[in-house]
Amino acid sequence: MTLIERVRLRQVLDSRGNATVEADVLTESGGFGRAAAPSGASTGEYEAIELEPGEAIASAREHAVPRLEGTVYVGDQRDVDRTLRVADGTDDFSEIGANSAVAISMAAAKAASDVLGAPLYQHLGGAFRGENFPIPLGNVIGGGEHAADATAIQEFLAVPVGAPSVQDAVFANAAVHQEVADILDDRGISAAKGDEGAWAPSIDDDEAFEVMEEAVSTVADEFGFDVLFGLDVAGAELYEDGEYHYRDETRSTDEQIDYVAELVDEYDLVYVEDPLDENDYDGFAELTDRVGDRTLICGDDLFVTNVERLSEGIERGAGNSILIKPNQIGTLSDAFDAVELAVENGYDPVISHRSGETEDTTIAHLAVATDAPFIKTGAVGGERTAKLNELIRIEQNVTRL
Ligand code: 2PG
Ligand code: MG
Repeated sequence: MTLIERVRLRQVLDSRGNATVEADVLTESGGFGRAAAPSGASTGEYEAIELEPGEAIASAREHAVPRLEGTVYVGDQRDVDRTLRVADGTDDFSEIGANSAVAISMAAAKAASDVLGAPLYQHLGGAFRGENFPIPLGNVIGGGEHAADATAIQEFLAVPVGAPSVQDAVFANAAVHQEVADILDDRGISAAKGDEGAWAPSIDDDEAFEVMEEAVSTVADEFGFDVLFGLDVAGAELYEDGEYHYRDETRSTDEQIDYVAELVDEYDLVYVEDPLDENDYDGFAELTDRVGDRTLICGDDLFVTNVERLSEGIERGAGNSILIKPNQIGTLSDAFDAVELAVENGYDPVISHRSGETEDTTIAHLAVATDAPFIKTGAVGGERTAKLNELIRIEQNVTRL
């Protein structure tokens, strides 16, 4: 393998129009990789620290870049990521910023795949990776922190469980997105789009459930395979002073658990992310006990892609699925470790985008490399379709159709 020769960092725009960190990694043999950090709006309390991009870049240039250039072999991803951790010197990347760290980590992986002449999913997954493809969870109605004056629940996600291919699944989700627009139009409801391209109408959650139920069943009939749906409740954003605050009502923790359990059965939900607050392992455990045999209870803000928090969840029976966001923890190696621990313990990993994104496609490769059963990366919009279209290309590459 070849040494990292140069690391360049710059500020570029993300999909919200904010600045984010982009990294280029160049190798001695002429290899090249480029990646950009995404950014959350409903960020978890326990995530690695995202610094203001200018500050993150200055600090990474001072502490991390000199340790990488001319010293670290680009294909040795563990060494790249260990070097980033040592250079940072904290456990939450608060010195160089998780945004600088993740951009460099992903850019190095891409530079290695360039040197190897192998696609990124193959470099990351190795010769014996599985050959399954993730089912995309497509955000089609949303509110919460992603849009003002819309649903309280952050995301209503189409899940094309019966799709025979990634390509069919991606098109089905886009069709659900369109169908939702048609149903809203029929009801005389106007809607703009939220941060992830989902419709953000000014309706309450009950009405969103009705619209979703109709939209997925219409698209299922049209496409000839099952399309169900799920949620990201983003419970931590609703939780304040011991209660969950919806538009016109509040729920205690027990009521919240009953409410979500009833929704799972009423709407045949296949996926529920963050149904409860990010500190409520017990609540997660109780809900998992009640409905975990028929749906995924996924921890995003609860686990923050962190193996210590996931270990605690495993011990306590909290959830049966984990959201994997590389920027929540700062490096690809850490994200891989979280996937591995999850799978060993029967938790389904769901590889995920952030609400603030770029054209970067690393998560599409990460999902295929880790054989993850699901990927959450929106339904429409350039920074979302960048990942979805990359998945379609990877599928064609692997299946040789
Ligand atoms: C989430 C994400 C992505 P954000 O809560 O799962 O959908 O949102 O990036 O704002 O944390
Ligand atoms: Mg979430």
